[in-house]
Amino acid sequence: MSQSLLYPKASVSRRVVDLCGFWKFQFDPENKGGAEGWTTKLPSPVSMPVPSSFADFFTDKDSREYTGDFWYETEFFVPGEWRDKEIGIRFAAAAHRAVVFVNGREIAVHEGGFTPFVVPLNGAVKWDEPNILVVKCNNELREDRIPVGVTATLQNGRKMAKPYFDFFNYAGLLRPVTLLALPKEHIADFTVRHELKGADTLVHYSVETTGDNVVNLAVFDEDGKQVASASGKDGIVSIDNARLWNVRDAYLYKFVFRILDGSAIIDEYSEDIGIRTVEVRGTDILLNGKPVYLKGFGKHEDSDSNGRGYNPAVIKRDFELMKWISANSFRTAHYPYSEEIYQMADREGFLVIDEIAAVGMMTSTLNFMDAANGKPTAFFQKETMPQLLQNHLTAVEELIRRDRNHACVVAWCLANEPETTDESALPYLEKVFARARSLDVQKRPCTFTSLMTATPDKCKCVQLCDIVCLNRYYGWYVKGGYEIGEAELWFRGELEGWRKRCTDKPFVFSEYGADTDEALHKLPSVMWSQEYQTEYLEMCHRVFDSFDFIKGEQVWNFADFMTVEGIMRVGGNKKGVFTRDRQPKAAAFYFKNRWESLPGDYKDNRNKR
Ligand code: GCB
Repeated sequence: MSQSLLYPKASVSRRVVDLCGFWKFQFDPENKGGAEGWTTKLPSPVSMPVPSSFADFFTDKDSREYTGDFWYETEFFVPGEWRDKEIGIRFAAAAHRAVVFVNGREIAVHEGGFTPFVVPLNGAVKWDEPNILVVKCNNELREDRIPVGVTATLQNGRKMAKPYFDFFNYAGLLRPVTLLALPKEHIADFTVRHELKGADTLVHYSVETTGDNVVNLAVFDEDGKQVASASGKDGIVSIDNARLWNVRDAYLYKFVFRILDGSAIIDEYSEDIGIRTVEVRGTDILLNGKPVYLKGFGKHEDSDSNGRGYNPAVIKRDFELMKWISANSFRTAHYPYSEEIYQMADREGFLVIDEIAAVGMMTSTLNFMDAANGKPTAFFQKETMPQLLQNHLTAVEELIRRDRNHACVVAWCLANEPETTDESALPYLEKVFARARSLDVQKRPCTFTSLMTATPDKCKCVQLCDIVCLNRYYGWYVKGGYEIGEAELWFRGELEGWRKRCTDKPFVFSEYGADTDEALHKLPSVMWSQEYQTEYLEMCHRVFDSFDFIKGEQVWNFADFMTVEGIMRVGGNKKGVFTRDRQPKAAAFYFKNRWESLPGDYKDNRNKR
C-alpha cells in the first residue's frame, strides 16, 4: 500500500476516515523529544489544527520563525472488522519531512513536504482500541534538500531558516491526514494515455494491482451512461464521438476500475478523467492538435493565518477570480499544490504547469537580490549535489505518480531558476529531465523556469526544455521607473537573441511582475504605485505581442504572498494582481480587458510553417 499515491476515496471496497481536526502540538528546540519519550505522549502540548501551517497562529516571533523539530500527537480508532484489510495512514503533505510513530513504534520516514505518502499500519495497530499517532516533523532548510536553503543558528541557540527562495518557509501537516482501509488485493496505481485517431478516441490504460485477479475498466459519461469497457491490466478503450477535454470547456468521463473474482468485486477505484492530448510542435503548444495561448498566473498556496495550509475556501475564491479575469492557466510555483486544486482545474478546464519544489538552486539569501546581480555562485559544484539530486529525483517520481492522470497538467516544470549560467547545471538537469520523461506515459512537455541572468548567450541548459519558460523583470529589477523605455529596448534585445538561438520552441513568460502597494496611487506613476504596475504590464505585453514564438503569459503573481522579512519586502511580496485577501488591484481590471479580447488560439503559427 505504501507505494500507492492514489487519492483517498471510499468505494464499495475501500474505507476512508478523516483524521483532521485539532491535534496536540509541541516545538522541540532542544531536540530532546526522542530521548524523553515524546513518541507516545507529548509532555506539554498546545492544540493545533490539522491541516495548517503553524507559523501565523502565534503572537510571538520565536514561534513564527521556529525552525527545527516539532511534534504532533492524536488518537485514532481502528475497528476490528478491518482485520483482513490493508490499513494505512495517508499524509497528503508533511513539510518538509516527517517521522511517524504508532503506539510508540517508528513506522515511517518521509522526506519532501509537498507530496503524499502512506504509512502501512498492519502489525502496528491495536484493533478495536484507540491508537496513539505521533509525528515528528522538521522544517530545516538544507543545501541537499528541496526547497533549498540553509539553517542558521543564532547566538541564543535558536535556529532560523535562510531560504534561497522568496516565500515564507511555512511548515507543518499542511494537508489532510486520512486513515485508509483497502482490500489486501487492491488497485495500487494506473495510467492513461490518450490518442486521437480521426474521429476515434483511444485511451491506453495500464493498472497496477497487488494481486493476480482480473481487472475490468468501465467508462461512463457525465450522464452516467456507460460508453466503453475493457478487461485486463493493460488495454485500450475506444470511445465513439468522445467529448474532449478543452481549455475552459472541460468534460470528464468517469473511469471505474474493478478487480473481480468472478462476479464479486474485490476492489473498486474510480477517477474523473479528461480526454485530451498535449504536444509541442514547432513553436506551438497544441491541445487536441490545436494551438493554445496561455493566459494566467504564477501562484502560491498562501493565505492569511493558515499560511500554506490546505484552504478550500481560498481555492474556491481563486478559481472564481481566475474565471472572472479570463485566465486559462497557472503554474504551481514553487511546489506541487494540494490535490484538490488539480481536481478543480480538471473540472474547470484550466491548464496547469506542474512545478516541483526544486527552488533555490542558486545561493541567494536575500529574496531575489543575488539572483538579479548575475554573480556566479557555483551552486551545482557544491559537494551537496549528489544528495540533492537523489532527493530531487525522488520528488520528480512522487510528483509524476501523483499527478500524471490529470487532464489539467500540460507540462512539468522541473526546477525554478536553477543557476544555468554555469556548465555544471547541465549534467544535473539532464538526469532530472531524463527521469521525468521516462515516468510520464503521456510524454508531456518538460521545462524549467529560466533565471533573469540566463540570457541567450549565457544559458547552458535551455536545449533541455520543450517549452522555454522565462522569468523576466525588465522594468522592475532591471531599469525600473523612469528608465522603463530602456527596459523595453533591453527586453526586445534579449528576445531577438532567443529568436536566433531557439528557432523551433514555444516560449512562455512564466514570470514578470512589479511590486505594487494596494493603497498607493500616483500621477505620474512611480514604482510601487498601482499606475506603475499597469504601465509596466502594458510595456511587457507590447513586447510579447511583437514576437510570434511567445505562446503564453503567466504574470507573477496571482496574489500578494508572505516572504521572510527584510529590506526587499514590505509585509511580503506585493507583485499580486490581487491582494493577499483576494481583492483586485487596478491591474486586475487591465488584465480582464486584455485576456477577454485575446483569442484562445492567439498567434496560431501553423499556417506559417
Ligand atoms: C523570481 C522567483 C519568485 C520571486 C520573484 C520576485 O524570479 O522565481 O519566487 O518571488 O522572482 O518577485 O522576485
